[in-house]
Amino acid sequence: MGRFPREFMDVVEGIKSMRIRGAARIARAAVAALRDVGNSYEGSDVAGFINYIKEASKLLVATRPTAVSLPNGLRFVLNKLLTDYSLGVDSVGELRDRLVRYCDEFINISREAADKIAVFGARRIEDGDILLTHCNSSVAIGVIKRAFDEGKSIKVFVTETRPRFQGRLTAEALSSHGVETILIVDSAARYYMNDIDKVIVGADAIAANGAVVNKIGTSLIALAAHEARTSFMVAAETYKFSPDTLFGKLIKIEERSYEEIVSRDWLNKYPNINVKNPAFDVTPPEYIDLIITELGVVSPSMFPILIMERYGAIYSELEPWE
Ligand code: RUB
Repeated sequence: MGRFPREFMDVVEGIKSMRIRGAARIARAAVAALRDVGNSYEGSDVAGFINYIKEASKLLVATRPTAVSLPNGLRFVLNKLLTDYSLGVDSVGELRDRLVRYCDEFINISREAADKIAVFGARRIEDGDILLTHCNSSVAIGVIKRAFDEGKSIKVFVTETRPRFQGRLTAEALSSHGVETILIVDSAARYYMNDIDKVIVGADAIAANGAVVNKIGTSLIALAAHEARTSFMVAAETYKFSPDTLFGKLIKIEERSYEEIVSRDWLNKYPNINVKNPAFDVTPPEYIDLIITELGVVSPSMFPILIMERYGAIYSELEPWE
């Protein structure tokens, strides 16, 4: 048996293999796993407990590199826990209780943020609108469902989102909610763009210049929307902000296995073919009309200002799990 319980390693594997996916779900699952692993810690050595939590956090952070919600969720919890520790909270029992409290706090903040975004975002959708969404963003879906629940008659084009077909999940979610849903291949987005009133997508990360990192293909759709003068909206919680980008660091784009695109047997027949599979891309702020957050709706250039006003100087060179 390894250092961490099987249930914890299941979550680590689940995020890596994308059984648990989507930035908001990844963050909540990681924070819940940290809470549960801390809760099951049996020793009485405080330094040992802190070290255990840091090690568990490192494993979680290493699962997927792009969704910044994951490290941000863990930072939220660990910064509070380590402050308590440095201020003299020195029993494992007390630190464990606080860990549980901070983790639950983050999970609640995350859920409430999505609910507020649904309310703010639905106000931007008008009766009769034809929308387009890409991939499977729980937050963007929340906005669409809310607009529908408010009685607006809407229709949604959903791209299938190759190579993992997350768009099918979106089509299932929207159609079973009663929303008129049209599933299209990703490359049909420009073909239909003149019929679309608004594009709405989620985000895995937002940079200091207001650029949005989301599922591969998002930036191509944004380009087509820009050309057709179709409004392009992003629905994202403020914890999708990447603090590293304030200091010029780039958001890492995850490169996944070629086997998500072609089989090993097929590729073996053509040794000169190289397959690339980036999972995300960057949409520049010029192609984004607005970002819907739980604190309100802002232009991409206002997004970092909103973050600084609300959270202050949030950057630290040293990660709490280091
Ligand atoms: C999912 C994806 C989603 C964002 C936002 O990618 O790109 O649009 O994560 O989702 P993957 P949410 O399937 O590779 O995880 O709004 O649920 O946070």
